[in-house]
Amino acid sequence: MSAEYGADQIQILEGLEAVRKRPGMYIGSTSARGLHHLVYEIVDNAVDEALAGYCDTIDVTIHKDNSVTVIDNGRGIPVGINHKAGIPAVEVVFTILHAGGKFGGGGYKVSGGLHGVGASVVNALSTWLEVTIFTEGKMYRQRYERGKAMYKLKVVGDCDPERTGTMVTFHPDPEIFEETVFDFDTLKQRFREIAFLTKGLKIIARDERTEEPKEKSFHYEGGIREFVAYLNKSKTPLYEDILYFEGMKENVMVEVAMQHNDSYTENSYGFVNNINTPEGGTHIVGFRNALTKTFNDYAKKNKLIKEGESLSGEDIREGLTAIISVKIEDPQFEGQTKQKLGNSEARRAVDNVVGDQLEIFLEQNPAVAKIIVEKSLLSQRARDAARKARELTRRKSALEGMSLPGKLADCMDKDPRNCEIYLVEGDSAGGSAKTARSRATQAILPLRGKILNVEKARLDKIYANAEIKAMITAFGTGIHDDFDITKLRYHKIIIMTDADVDGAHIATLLLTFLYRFMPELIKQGHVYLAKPPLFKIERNKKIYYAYTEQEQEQILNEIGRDGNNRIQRYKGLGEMDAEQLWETTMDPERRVLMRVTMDEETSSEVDLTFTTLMGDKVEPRREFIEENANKVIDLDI
Ligand code: TTJ
Repeated sequence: MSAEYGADQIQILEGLEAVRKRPGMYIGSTSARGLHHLVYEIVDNAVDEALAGYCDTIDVTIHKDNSVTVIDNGRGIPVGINHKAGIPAVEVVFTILHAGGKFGGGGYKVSGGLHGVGASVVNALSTWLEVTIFTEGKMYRQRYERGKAMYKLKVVGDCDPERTGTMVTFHPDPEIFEETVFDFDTLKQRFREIAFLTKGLKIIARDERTEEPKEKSFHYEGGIREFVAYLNKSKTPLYEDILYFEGMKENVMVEVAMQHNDSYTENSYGFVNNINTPEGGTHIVGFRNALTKTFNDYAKKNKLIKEGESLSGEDIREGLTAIISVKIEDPQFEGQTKQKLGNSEARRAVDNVVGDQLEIFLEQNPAVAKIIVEKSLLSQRARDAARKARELTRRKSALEGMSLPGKLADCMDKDPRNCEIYLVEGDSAGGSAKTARSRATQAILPLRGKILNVEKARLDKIYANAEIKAMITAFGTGIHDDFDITKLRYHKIIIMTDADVDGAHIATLLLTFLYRFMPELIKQGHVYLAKPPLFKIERNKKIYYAYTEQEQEQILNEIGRDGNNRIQRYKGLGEMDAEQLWETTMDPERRVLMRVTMDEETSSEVDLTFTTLMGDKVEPRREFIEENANKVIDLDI
């Protein structure tokens, strides 16, 4: 270490050592998720510059060696000496823990928020990182290795005096990360979201790892209005307008866009400083309050509802797609996972902005107002019918003592941790599965024919559906407000369908039901897809099973390709006898299971996956399957 490095600097290095010792504390995990957070952290710094009004383009490139370059056209991180630290400001940003958020002061920052940990954390977790600043006709550069500066900030050349901005390239450290390969789709999804939330900002994403480099650009002048249009693209809107409200109250910047479609589920997403808040919080409470109050006032005033009647919030939000985005200087996150916004001024701000502007919109657009109120009334009627049906079943089960569905072949073990339930398509496959199963721990629930598409049915119809009732009672958890995961009777819920298009469709219908009504089961990893074999190869009385085409090739290469092979392509589970079904798909020692996962960070995309696959519009669906062929097959929602 050179003499110029004083006591402060030594402390700084220890700070970054701490990041390398416990990376999980700073970026959540060292899995693929943590890896991708590195990119978001750097990009968020550039987004802050865009929010401040000085940057309109961010360019992100993944290189062949999995290093990533982020370039913005902002003012450039200051290169002058920071007097408190005695080193250039840019060096402070990259070598002092938590320096990022405070830097520059004032304004709204998306970095340093919920995931925001500062650029120094990215630096500490990279084998190397290089920053270049373009300012006043010069290029300044500094390089770091595992967080340590290799030389003092220096001028490395001239640039166009008009050009300003910051360029950062970093290479994630394989000593830290279990996974060091970036997924272009994951990054693109997040960039699309950022671009929707930051109107006017253009984000260009490039992947140089393929022979033909890929490039995708995201740029939405309409901001979150276009986000709502995107989320509704495979649905049928109830009216043309996308309602948009914007304002600033108590230092909270509020932006809301919304539109109803003809579906029966709500599809709203809250964001605080560009970060998704799946747990909700004060901003969502404020939005809901304003919606409920304004619609009820309007409906009463215009005699659209009877004296003494009122619309519930849930009924008004049936089929609603909305984005609620707030920017706030000092967000406070609460709750177990620290994901729920707690600032009370955010509630008041959203409530006021939406309340005032929605009232005006309804007065000026009575036709749209009427459509929404009528939809709410229909929802109310269906909800009443559903509640009556539910109360009836509740009363019945109280009398009879929670009887399990008749078609269920339950297992003997009573410890849910050991138990599995197979949801099997069709009575005949269900029969084989009942014979094949290990009765101690495996339960079988055969489901008949096509499963109800919950995206296209109202609550009353859903609760009346025999298949759905059977699943709810078998799982034991209840649904919606009654949902209680501690009552789950099987820790593995395994969907077993034919390995063909119909089977995939049925699996998707079942997943849609679970996602809409019991999302915790998916979030906590209880849901699986069984993978039946595609081929049976028989050779000299020996049997081999192949689960993919490639596997079949591999087996044939190993055992030899001559007239002694008998190859059967399985078209459905029904073609297997019980013993084969056990060997290939149910025996815990030999079967292949795929756990269904979902990334909460991009839950708006999960929703789009379902509505695209399940909705009525054919075009967007085809497009989706083509773009995401692998994902559809993996069903990794
Ligand atoms: C700070 O206040 C004075 C003017 O410059 C402000 C600033 O730091 N701007 C800024 C930072 N623009 N871009 C960045 C940035 C860009 C990347 C890609 C990475 C990082 C860590 C910062």
